[in-house]
Amino acid sequence: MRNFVALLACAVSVLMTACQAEAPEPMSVVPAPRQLAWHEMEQYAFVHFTINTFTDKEWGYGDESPELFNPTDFDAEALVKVVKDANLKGLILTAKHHDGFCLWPSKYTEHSIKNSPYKDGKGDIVGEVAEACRKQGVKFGIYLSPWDRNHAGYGTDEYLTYYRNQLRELLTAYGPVFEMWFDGANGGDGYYGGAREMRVMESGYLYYDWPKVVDIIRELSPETVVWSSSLPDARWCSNERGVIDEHCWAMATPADMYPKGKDNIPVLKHGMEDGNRWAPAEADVSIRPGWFFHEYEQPKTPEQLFNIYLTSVGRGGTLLLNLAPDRRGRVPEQDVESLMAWRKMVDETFAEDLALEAKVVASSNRGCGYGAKNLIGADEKYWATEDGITTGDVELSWNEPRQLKYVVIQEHIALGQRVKEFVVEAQKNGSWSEVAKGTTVGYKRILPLAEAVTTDKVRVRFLDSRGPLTIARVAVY
Ligand code: FUL
Repeated sequence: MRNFVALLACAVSVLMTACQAEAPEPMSVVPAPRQLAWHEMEQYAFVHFTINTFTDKEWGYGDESPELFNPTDFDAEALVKVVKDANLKGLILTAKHHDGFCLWPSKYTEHSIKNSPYKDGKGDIVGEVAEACRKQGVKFGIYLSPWDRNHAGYGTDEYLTYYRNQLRELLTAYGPVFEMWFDGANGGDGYYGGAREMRVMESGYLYYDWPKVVDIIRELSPETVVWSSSLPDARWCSNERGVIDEHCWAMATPADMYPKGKDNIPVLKHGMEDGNRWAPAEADVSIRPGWFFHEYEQPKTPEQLFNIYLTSVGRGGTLLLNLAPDRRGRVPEQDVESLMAWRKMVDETFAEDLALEAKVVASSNRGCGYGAKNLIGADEKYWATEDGITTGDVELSWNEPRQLKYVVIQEHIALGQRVKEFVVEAQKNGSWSEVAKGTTVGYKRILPLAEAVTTDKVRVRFLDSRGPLTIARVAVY
């Protein structure tokens, strides 16, 4: 008898292993592991803090004395705690903004914190923040402005050597760095070591020779996502309002993203269905009107921040939400209040996934291991259709009607972004009516319904896709 049971168990396990349909082929463009990890972060903080905080400007000219930088109550641990409490998964700090002042004691310039009264010239804001991030489990990122209005050699090879040295210095001393952020503002008038003149680059892309900059990053820190409006790993979403377009592919072709005035805006905005690399959209937006602290400005309300969350994280990209410490070096109390109320709003809205208690069926699947139940809950599994099947319906039903306000769809993007068109329908009195629709989905699509719907049946109909469907999750709230 015991032998028989063992034999049976063995047969069942053989059958179960055998019953695993073949996975769909990946699309030709898929995210690198560093990009997948970046998508999963969903939201992280920007921190704009430098000389400008003390001069009340957004862009310093480059002739500001380092002595102006003197926060009276800076505490890196407290700053990172705000970020962590808001569930922002990382923090990107302005190590150097356009005025060229360095928040770390760079050995390549005197225009830095080592000549500031802060900690009698022994301070290192970059180091202190990096360390606090490490301690509190928040990822650390760096903004290093390519444009430098202080440096005498700006516009020549001398500056490029300086810039690359600084990049090496930062990546070596303060890693790991999850993202390097290179803003697009490029050239104009400035101090430039006393020249006080106009220096305009014909093409920022050609001057900085970005492929070389990326090589340095790949060499020293292969896990770092490189952000730029002209370069993938990740791209600008085309505005600073926190709004990713509803129609948005994570793919794009770099040649079409080089700065060309307004020409590249459609590519930044929509990506490209046939783009040749993974370059997803990031939405950078400030909690205040400006990027730096100004006494006279007010933070956005929790409701405004919530809408930004829907149009950024909810549209397949990431949210880079800027905080602006004041002259104490503290995030203003009212900003913290707004931020925490926003956090609570997001947590409460998406606390209870009603799909977890639904019965789920799909029109078809590609076989064992790819069934509809993979759509429910957050895990690695996904629902997939057979090769050649680029449409499909997923239906959720409950014994008792539920009130729905949001439908969330996620693609299994490790195999590429595919969905081209979908519609969400709810059943009322036996007939289906449309409650939301869209084109692209990507990593995560949050669909706020125009008004709350009470129903016992909802379905997502995928009407078109670039390949067999690979859907990681459908959730409803
Ligand atoms: C822009 C800069 O010019 C702004 O000052 C700010 O840093 C923003 C995030 O990027 O390119």
